[in-house]
Amino acid sequence: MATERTLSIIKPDATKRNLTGKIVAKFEDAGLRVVASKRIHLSDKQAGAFYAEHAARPFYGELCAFMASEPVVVQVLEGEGAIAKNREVMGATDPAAADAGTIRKEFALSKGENSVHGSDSPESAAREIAFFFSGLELVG
Ligand code: RTP
Ligand code: MG
Repeated sequence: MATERTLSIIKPDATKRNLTGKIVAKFEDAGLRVVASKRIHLSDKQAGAFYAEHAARPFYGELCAFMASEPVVVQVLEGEGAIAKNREVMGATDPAAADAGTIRKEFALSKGENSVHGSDSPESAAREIAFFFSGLELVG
């Protein structure tokens, strides 16, 4: 399997509860490497642009307000099959449906406040990495 990069976000419910280190440890334990990282506070408009694909969904307004409510930690994770591996470590969107040992099972509060985001395809990963990081910030 090829080495890939994916975009991860540690969401406001998790940064607020000081869970950043515990979440990063889960990724590292799974063989993913943090190759770029920053803590930022998104505006409602920036959150809306990031999640533009969900603009027509009923939860869009709530999602954007949540993502702009507190700082987030955005990271690029690298590794073998990183896109799928990251989503495996995250677990299902709804923590009630997530497998034991996953980040969302252990830490998520609800389907909306679910602690982490991960790119869902190579196309999304490329778009999402470019949304947050310039080439200069990506240290391999
Ligand atoms: P993400 O994009 O954040 O990695 O999560 P995902 O692929 O597992 O889920 P997706 O369907 O892309 O939804 C994006 C985020 O919107 C919130 N959501 N709320 N209240 C609801 O029914 C609902 N459904 C989705 C979650 O924060 C979800 O991660
Ligand atoms: Mg998604």
